[in-house]
Amino acid sequence: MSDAAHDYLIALGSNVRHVRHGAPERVLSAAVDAVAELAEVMTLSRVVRSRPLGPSLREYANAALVLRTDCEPEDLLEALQSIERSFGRKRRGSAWSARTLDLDIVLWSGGSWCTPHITIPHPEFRRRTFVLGPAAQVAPNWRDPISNLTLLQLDHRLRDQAA
Ligand code: A4P
Ligand code: MG
Repeated sequence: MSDAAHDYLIALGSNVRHVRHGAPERVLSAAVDAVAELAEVMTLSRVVRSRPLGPSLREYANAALVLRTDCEPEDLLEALQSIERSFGRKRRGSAWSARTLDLDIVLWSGGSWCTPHITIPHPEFRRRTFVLGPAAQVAPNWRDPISNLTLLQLDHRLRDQAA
């Protein structure tokens, strides 16, 4: 591992079939293969099915992974967006619309990072069971730099609130 290596927690989501890969679960599995071509995938969660948050009616498949790379956040985001495009994702239409593949950067080992194009930690992740569940599987002890809670603690807290 080089001195400049960074770890990133990535959330994956899909709620549209892909013409070649098939159902959302298969889209996520193909997306992991694509990510593995640009970075070292350290850990990968199971896929969870979740009801859509927002206007889309289709159920989602969600997962999380930790990757290691020398890329800085902007470069990684560009690479992830290029993978999204290669899966047919178009950035037209409303926010939160149905999508073949969504790859969001949730956390990175560099702490907080905020530019016009990217905010890390992802602003919404603490409120989303479909992000925190898989995230707590792959990196239970990773601490959110804002709340100072681990992913496991955040996941438990959210589940307690929902109960
Ligand atoms: N951006 C800023 N910060 C980040 C970051 N940390 N990671 C910018 C990735 N991107 C980041 O994203 C819009 C812009 O956010 C990007 O151009 C980037 O510069 P987008 O993916 O093009 O658009 P979006 O879909 O409107 O936003 P986003 O944030 O991906 O949507 P959400 O909030 O993730 O919501 N329900 C279930 N059950 N499961 C889901 O996975 N996902 C969504 C999408 C809605 N409902 C869902 C799910
Ligand atoms: Mg996104």
